[in-house]
Amino acid sequence: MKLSQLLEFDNIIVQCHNNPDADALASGYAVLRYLKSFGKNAKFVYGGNFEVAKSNLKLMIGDLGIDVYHVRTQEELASLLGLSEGALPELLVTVDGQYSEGNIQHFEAKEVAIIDHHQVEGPLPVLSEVRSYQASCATVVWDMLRAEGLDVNHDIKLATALYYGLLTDSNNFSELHHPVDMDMRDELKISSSIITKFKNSNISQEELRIAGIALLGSEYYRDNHYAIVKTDPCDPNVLGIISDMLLEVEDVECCLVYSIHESGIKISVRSCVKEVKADELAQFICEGVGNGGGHLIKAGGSIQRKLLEIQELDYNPPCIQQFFRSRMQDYFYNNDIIYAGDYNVDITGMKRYVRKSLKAGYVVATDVLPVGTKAVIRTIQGDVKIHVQEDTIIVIGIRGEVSAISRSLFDKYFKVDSSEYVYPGDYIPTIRRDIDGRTIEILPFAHSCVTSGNSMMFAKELNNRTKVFTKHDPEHYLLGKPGDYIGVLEGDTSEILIFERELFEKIFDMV
Ligand SMILES: [Mn+2]
Repeated sequence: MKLSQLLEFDNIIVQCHNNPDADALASGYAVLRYLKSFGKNAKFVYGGNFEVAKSNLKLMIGDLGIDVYHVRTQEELASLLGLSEGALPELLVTVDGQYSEGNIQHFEAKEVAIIDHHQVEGPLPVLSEVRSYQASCATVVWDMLRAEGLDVNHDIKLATALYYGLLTDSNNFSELHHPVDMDMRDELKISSSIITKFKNSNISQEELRIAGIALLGSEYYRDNHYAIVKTDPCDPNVLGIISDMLLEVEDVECCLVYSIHESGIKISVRSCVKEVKADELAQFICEGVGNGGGHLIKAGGSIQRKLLEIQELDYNPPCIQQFFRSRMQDYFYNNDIIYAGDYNVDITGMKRYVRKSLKAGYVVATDVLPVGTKAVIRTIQGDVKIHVQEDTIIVIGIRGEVSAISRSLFDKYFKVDSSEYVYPGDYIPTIRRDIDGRTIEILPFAHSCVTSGNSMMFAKELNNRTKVFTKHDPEHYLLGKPGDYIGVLEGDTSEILIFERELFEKIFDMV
């Protein structure tokens, strides 16, 4: 959906979920401002029993001038728009939640539209934009505004609101993984003094008490040095604060903190050991029942009640506790860890494979940036740091992944191709200079190449989850799941590699 499709209507209600959080307020505010700038009769509302009470949110509403109304009845809604008795709004747009969901009070309207970043909860209307992969609804709205050619940076209050929405929905940005979320974080021009003020009224006295009680009930698992903590329902930020604190405790290497809500469970995950990446653990915990992600040390996720119930799990605290205990146990007990530095691979049982010749892309780094420049290439698979040298070549792989290698390695594994380069993915990589944050499109500089093939390897399918620390990167592991492949280069069996099954089948042929 495009935002401009909403302009067909007049008398519009923008509604966020009951008990709004900062992301809901920011998203609704941005949509409201958009509609008003086109002269629409629009109002921003939320329902439910409670008026916003948290101090950071009251500050946000006041300091950023967010005109949001707490509405309890259909009559109130109609009179807010100045409609005659019994008349319905032409359009109701829900933000940060979906119409007919439990936590959005039901109001009638002639048409409904949805802008959200949660999991899809049932049939969607024609007018809907739900991007479950985005960390905040603010990001979805920001990107939609951008698609209309609008720049929110003309309005520092709006930019600050969107930034704070993302900040609070991603635990201070620690759970970001999608490049568009990072783009918004980096591109918004905000008031940092206002953000500092909000951040320091983040926890209510009640939440402080919830955190204290939760910590008293901490379960510690000695064998694998992790802790599990359940908290009463609270703002997801409080989960992050508790898990940050737990990680500082001696002998706690990883932790999982969660709170159970009406429609799902929020989790926060931390790890301070290289054998566990927090984002990967969060993904593992949420697999099949929700979504998890983040960074090496900090990550988070959400689990949907519906998906748990499909797996015949009763939605009550003891069952949920058991669910988390067994997921954590599975994670820690069922995996192999290989440190390539001191490991001898047994190639019996492995088959011989040859690399296919495949299309890829490359950019001569000095075509884009001067020698000595440090920069980050933002890709769908994360940010890649580069330091431009005389001979740096940026290679764009078959799935849009990017790496920087030397000219001599490039010549060894690739052949220049004369056809025009076509990028294979949706999110186009950009280069961002460290020095001034300037962004440069990469594609205008890209040329075609093909992998030269004829490199041989021995490989076999994995039966167990396997983490490999390669000899080039002893700090970060590559993860292989059952069904993926582990292999070694013919001629140098200390080069251990892991390939996702799908990728492996694309790039190798059995000999
Ligand atoms: Mn949200």
